[in-house]
Amino acid sequence: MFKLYYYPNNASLAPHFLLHHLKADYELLLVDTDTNAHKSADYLKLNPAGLIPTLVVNDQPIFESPAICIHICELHPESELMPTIGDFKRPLFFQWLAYLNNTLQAEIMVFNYAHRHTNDESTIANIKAAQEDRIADALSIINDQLEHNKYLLGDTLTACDYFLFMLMEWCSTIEKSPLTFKHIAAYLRRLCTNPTIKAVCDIEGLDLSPFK
Ligand SMILES: N[C@@H](CCC(=O)N[C@@H](CS)C(=O)NCC(=O)O)C(=O)O
Repeated sequence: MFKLYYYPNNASLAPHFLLHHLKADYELLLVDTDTNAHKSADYLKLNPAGLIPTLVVNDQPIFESPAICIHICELHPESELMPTIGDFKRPLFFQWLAYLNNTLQAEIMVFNYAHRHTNDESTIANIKAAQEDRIADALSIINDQLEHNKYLLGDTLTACDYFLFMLMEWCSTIEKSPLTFKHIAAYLRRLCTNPTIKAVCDIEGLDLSPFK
């Protein structure tokens, strides 16, 4: 039994996709950020960073969304969500997951929480403008990768695609949005027909219509 501490459209979305895809036995526990539940003493015992998500498996809490995704995949080696040891695509899986998390997600976070990256309110607009360009640089690399690939790693859908879909949701309203990149836009249209993406977005109340 997995317990996923989540909030709609937070970094819990990618693990949620995986648990649903795998038809895993899981429970969703809403962390109410409106009441600062992610900073409560009980939650900090599970996740000292006070961030969402946290996954609890067999009483062991784990935080950091990509680590959670890898762990879920490793507990389901029969699934094709992560290439197995020895598969030449396995290092590419780690490469893309790290790129998504360390580069694209990090840039989006600075855009979304720009006020945390300055002590001068008048510079927030500049930070956001600079971040738009940095996000667009990363999207351009992903767009090139998707030109000849149905999914990030080729013909097979992996956890990297669920992670990428989550990030595309997060930056869907910026000026140089993912939809302004031809191959990403086509990829997102395809993923909108994925039954797990449809079901989980429905559960989390996320509107897929902009991607269709
Ligand atoms: N690196 C972490 C980032 C987690 C994160 O920043 N989560 C956000 C929601 S997407 C959060 O909890 N924000 C609340 C806050 O910063 O107070 C991960 O990938 O799990």
